[in-house]
Amino acid sequence: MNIKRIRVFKKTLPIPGGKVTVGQATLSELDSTIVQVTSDSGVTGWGETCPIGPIYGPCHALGARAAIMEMGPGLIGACLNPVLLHRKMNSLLNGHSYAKAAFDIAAHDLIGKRTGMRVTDLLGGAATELVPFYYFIGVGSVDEVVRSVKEAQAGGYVRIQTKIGGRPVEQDIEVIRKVGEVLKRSVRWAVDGNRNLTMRDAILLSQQCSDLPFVLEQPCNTLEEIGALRSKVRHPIYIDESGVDLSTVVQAIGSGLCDGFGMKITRIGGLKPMATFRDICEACSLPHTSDDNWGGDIIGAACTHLGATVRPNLFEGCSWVNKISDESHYDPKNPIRITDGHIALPKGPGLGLEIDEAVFGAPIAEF
Ligand code: 0XW
Ligand code: MG
Repeated sequence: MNIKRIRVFKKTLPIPGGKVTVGQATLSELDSTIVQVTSDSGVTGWGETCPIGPIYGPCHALGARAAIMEMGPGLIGACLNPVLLHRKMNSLLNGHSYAKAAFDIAAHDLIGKRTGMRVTDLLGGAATELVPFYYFIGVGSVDEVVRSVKEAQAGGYVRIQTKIGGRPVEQDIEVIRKVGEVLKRSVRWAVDGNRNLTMRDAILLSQQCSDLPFVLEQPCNTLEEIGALRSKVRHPIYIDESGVDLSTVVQAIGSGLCDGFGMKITRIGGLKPMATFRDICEACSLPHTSDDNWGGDIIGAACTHLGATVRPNLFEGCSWVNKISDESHYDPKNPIRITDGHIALPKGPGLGLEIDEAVFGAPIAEF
């Protein structure tokens, strides 16, 4: 099965609640890029990539589209089998995994539709039909964050993530201590610095909250800082943004740099490398998420299908938005929805979505 046609679409996604602060970025809307890939046998698959603004990571929406345009013509005629597709993409463009991920997701969707298999089964098989979603809460005041934590607990979420950083550490400590007062024991908790703390502040925060049961996610910018922090903090450390590829993940695990990962499907290059990452983590008994930066139903379905395959006692849940907005639904009949903090794994073949392409408007490019 080879690629016959590629169409590229763009979709603006609003942020429920109007804005969210992650790291140094306060965002009010997101710019998502969608690819539709059609095979020579006439089957269609969909992929998506949606960076969370231009400074969260070394990726941005225009960069995704530039990389997709660069690879597009050379991918016509390419084999859709994921290993071969990745080799072909790597022969056309160095790096830019987050753009390659859109084609990788579309290939999995297409192969699933062609074979009648769900993506979760292509990836190894679902351990559950109800996939936990974790609730992330942007940087905010004590009142705002505590209100959101209560909302998450009332909504049945089994894990929350509170963002910190970009302000005096005393404010973050105050917020975290208040969250500790209202958090139920049954709810797991990550405190995510999104690369924004100095080592000094990460140490102070961990020491002053040593009685609180959270994992500290990507407190500082580099792996070197995180390695140096290890013996000075009181909390398990998860790597998120620094886990840029499989080689870095293997090195981080081998050097004992972390206790788990927040991992994003598009950052690591798509579902194929994400499944390899999952297997490496399982071999080393390391917990991890199945996340993405942001996105609509396509990214949501990809996170859910992969998330369902993770060994349940190592799974930290899925997250790709703070809340799912109506605008992020591309399948009007069976959109990705959160009920009681979980997502029902879609039933149909491929990603299980029947996408109404009218929601994207006219394609911005076609090869
Ligand atoms: C919670 N997330 C997975 C969604 C946002 O993109 C940020 C991210 C993270 O953990 O950094
Ligand atoms: Mg994170």
